[in-house]
Amino acid sequence: HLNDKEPMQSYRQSYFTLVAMNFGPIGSMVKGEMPWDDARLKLFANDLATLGSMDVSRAFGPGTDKGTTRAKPEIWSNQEDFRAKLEDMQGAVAALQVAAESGDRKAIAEATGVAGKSCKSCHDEYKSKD
Ligand code: ASC
Repeated sequence: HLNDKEPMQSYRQSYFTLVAMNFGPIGSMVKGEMPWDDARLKLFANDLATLGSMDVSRAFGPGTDKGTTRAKPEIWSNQEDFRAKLEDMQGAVAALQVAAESGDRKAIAEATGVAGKSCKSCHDEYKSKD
């Protein structure tokens, strides 16, 4: 039903698409699935950090849980924990940008692992599989 549509759903999906489109290639380079390219990696890491500086929590605020969504109801019943997990992600992508700037591949791989765990821990708890 049209009236059930949640405008912020489109906002947050667009946001996480950008996060994935910038994080994905970094992960692929770290795993050796894509040729390593320092310059591109830095661009992805910079854009990811820019996304991390945005307050995406407002797209999950009170009253934004209408409609059919893979965002679980627990987001709205555990706002404090959910926001803490978003802050984890923001810290992790900031650290990844610092690592990318250093060019140290070991540090980049470690920071990528930490960031990936942050994505996953939130998905495990708050994103429905279907
Ligand atoms: C990605 C992506 C995720 C995370 C996650 C990391 O590239 O789209 O959701 O990494 O798979 O564990």
